[in-house]
Amino acid sequence: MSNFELKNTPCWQNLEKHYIEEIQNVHLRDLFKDENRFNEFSISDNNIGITFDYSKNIINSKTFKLLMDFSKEARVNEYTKKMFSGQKINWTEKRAVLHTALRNRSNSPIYVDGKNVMPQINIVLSKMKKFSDDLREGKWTGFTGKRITDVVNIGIGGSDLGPKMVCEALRYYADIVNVHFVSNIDGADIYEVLKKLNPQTTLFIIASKTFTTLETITNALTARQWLVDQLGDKAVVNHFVALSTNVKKVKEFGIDENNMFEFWNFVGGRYSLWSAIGLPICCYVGFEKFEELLEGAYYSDQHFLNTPYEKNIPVIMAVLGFWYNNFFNASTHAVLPYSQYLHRFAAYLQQGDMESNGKTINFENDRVDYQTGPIIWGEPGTNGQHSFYQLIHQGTKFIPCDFIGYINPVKKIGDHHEKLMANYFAQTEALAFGLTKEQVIESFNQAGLSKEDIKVLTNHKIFEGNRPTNSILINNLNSKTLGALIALYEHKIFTQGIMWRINSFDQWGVELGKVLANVILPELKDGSENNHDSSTKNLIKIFNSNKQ
Ligand code: G6Q
Repeated sequence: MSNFELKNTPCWQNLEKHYIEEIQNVHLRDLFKDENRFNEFSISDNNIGITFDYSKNIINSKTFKLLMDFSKEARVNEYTKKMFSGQKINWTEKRAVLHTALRNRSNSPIYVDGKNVMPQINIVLSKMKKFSDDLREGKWTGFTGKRITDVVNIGIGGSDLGPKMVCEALRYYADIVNVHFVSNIDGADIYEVLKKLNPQTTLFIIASKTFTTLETITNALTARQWLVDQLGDKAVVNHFVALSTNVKKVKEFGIDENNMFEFWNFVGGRYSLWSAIGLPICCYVGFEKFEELLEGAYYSDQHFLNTPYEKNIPVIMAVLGFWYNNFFNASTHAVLPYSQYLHRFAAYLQQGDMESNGKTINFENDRVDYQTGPIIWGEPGTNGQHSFYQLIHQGTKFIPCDFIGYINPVKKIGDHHEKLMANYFAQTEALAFGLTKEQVIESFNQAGLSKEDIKVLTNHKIFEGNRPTNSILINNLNSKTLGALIALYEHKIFTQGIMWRINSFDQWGVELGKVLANVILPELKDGSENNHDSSTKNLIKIFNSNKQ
């Protein structure tokens, strides 16, 4: 199938026709005249305690059916089975995609190149348990025999965003060990972390799949120097561990192989928090909580694998995103968690989604002629309400949003939670239904405004509404529901990738950046000149002649 044909398939054509003839002028106010709408377009899973309400989307029963038809025609199911069974669906890197094996709690065998990967996964999990238990119990000590109080994870991208987001989300459960994350090659990042720490009680986790990433290796060398300056060379073995696929490079760096936690090429960086990359999570909240995280993700994996599409949460999230992206021309999607603990969730998903589906080349290795992955962004509510929500409510852009909220706070403090959630419910209601001209004038009249003021203000106060939202309402924020939530999004991303016929699992755009900076670095160090355009050349000149 070529690009041309995808847009010309009956399924795509049916959706396009349906959009133009039956949907583009429909308002959610009309759709909600159907009393049964919530029942038809919501799913409650009481086992894990998640309700997914997608009734505030601009769809009707026919839209839903046509979207389901599209996903079936795209053979999402077939590709899902390929992914879970270890087939090399990442064809540009010739790799299997098996983050699901990392949380395969059934332990049923999964084969890559004829070898069951489960035994090695279980060995590393046991090693992570032993290490994090020892560290937290004070059995693993620093070089001078002192207990480790602070863990510094040095990594970037997939080796940073996932564990950092999870540690923030589970912060309430943290007890004896602090974690810090250093990612940026800007020396300010490591400087600000190290200045507060005591080398005798600090452990560094160097997290890098390749162990060649410039940012991570530079920060790791700085950390090592800092430690050696104060405690000497011999202390390195007590204070450095590595998470990587590259034994050779880890050894070259000077980290003992015994202190290395392995993962494998079938784990993509942005899908790696379930692997050894999760070690800082184990240190921070304990291995049991990490296991619960895996269990939650496994629960969503089973849901994704075994639930008919019509009740399949990630598939529905995916088709709705596709609907807006490809028929309403929505170019962004906002993720708005009503939980301060999830304040890094949108940042994490930015990588998860945009690095996966920010692609233009399709299954046939041709350029697509339709839109693929959206721009993902967001901040926790209610902070966002006091900044960018204005644009979502009344701007000219069309922005579908996910609202994520919790029924119970992890810590009840006065009436904070009811106030937070009142905002959560109010926002999706306002976005869907808005305020009509009649409602605005009525409220002005009640407030006794003059005719002149009413004339000036009316249009400004109208909210058109018809802004679509998903509401994800979860009973409690804990490791299990967090794991489930993350995996739902992972599978949404996967489903969309299949529907757009792109490879969600490579990242050539990131690889290019890794190469380019290395070309310019010598020019900044010794003034040597490479060939550049006049802009880059002159900027480098100004930098070199002004640096002190
Ligand atoms: C993720 C990407 C990328 C990667 C970082 C760090 O899917 O591949 O974000 O995680 O570039 O790479 P290393 O872990 O190899 O240092």
